[in-house]
Amino acid sequence: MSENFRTAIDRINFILVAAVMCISYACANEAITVSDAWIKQGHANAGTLAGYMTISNNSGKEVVLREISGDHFEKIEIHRIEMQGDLMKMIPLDGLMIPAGESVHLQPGIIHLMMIGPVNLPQRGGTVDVVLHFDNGSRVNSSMILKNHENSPEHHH
Ligand SMILES: [Cu+2]
Repeated sequence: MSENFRTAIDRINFILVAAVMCISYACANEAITVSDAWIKQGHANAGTLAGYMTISNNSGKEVVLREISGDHFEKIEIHRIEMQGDLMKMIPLDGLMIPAGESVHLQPGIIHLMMIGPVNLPQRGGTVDVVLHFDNGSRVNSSMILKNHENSPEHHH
């Protein structure tokens, strides 16, 4: 067996091992991703703040967001805004379904995170960590940035 041929086989083995690792670990971990996570800053004594994010389900199965937790809030709920006549009501949801291969955008308007009882929040531009818990057992960490508007200068991607 020539030396070159042996090197080529080593390389193929390496690629195969990398591919298997990707299937069992790295790729599976990125089945659900969170982007554009931010909290709309309220006045200093605001008892609740609204949070927004995009949740992408890159897997082939639907997932349901069941719970969000974070050290900086007493409680985080998922709310949907519904008009009842002229009244705007906020309906707490038990879960938020993310269809297979799709993204759900939580943005000012319909669905938002109601972040209740803020504790020791950082200044504008700072971030707070939250954990999203899904019905399939996966947990996804997200860093949410505090800012005034979706398009303010400190908007990060
Ligand atoms: Cu709300």
